[in-house]
Amino acid sequence: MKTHLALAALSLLTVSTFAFAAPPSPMKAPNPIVRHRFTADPSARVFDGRLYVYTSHDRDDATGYDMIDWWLFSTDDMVTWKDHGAVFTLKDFAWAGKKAWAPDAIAYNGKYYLFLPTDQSKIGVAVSDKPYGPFVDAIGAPLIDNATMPEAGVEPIDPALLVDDDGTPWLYFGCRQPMVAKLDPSLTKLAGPLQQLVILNPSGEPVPQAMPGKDPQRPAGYGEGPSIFKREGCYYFVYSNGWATGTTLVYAMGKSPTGPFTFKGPVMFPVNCSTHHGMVGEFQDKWYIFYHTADLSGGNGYRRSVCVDELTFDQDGRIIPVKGTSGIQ
Ligand code: FUB
Repeated sequence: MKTHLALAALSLLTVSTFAFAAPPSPMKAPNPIVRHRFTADPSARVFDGRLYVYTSHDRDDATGYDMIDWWLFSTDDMVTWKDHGAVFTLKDFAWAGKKAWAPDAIAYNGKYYLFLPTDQSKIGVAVSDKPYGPFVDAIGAPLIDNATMPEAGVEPIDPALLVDDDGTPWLYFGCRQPMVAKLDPSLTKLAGPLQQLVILNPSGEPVPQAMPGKDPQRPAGYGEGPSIFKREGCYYFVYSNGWATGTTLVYAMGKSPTGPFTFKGPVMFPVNCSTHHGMVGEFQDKWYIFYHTADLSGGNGYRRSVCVDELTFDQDGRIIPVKGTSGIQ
């Protein structure tokens, strides 16, 4: 892959900045926003006015989701991005073995926390005084481990955080079963029971699980990759509805962080990738959808790249579905 190889030399630098000479829009870099390595599962957070995007990291020769570390990129103008390098690796958790999957980050009480899934069954917490690290294991053991906590559901992956307006921290996660729990202010233990999040169809029936390996015949079906944000008093719960070419990022809305949520429809239309993991965030008075595609690798779903596009809402607060853009010729 020419683009990738040509820029591979840049990856030797732990910290670098990169910008695109002629972006199609002066407002942001073309997609994907990182081209010198593969990145996936973006968590986009604004800390002290700067946008930080934490990602998982698909290896150049990946033939599966065998990732080993998490990376960080940041910007203050959506055009020039700084590569902060790998901010945490599986080895930094003494108890983790494999599968460094989708991260989320949060600032709380003056510290920065990463919530990191490993082993397709555990979630750990890392903490730092700065958004870019150094991060250390905050607990010394997983916060969530379905070997010892069967109530954590079938596959506790893909953590997502919300700090509500009253300061309460909430943790969401889960593949096929969306889960929620209140966190203790230390962010290193739970402050309430693990509950399955209720997402209802407009008819009032709970949405089903998504169907693995099939094009979504269940548009509202819960697959994985949850994220949550609050806008004008409403909670928006965003998730992926499956694992196939037609997989769509969808959302449900609710009036409380614990739901119930009601399915509304697509956030964005399918992309060139069987996993469709995204997160909505606001930066400098604009809303964006952060997601990944396999455009840079020519369609290899194990070698993904983080992208971002603007997102808007209608007058009723409904998301106007986004068609992703690609800067790859
Ligand atoms: O990146 C590994 C897994 O693929 C994530 O945990 C899922 O959300 C999907 O993007």
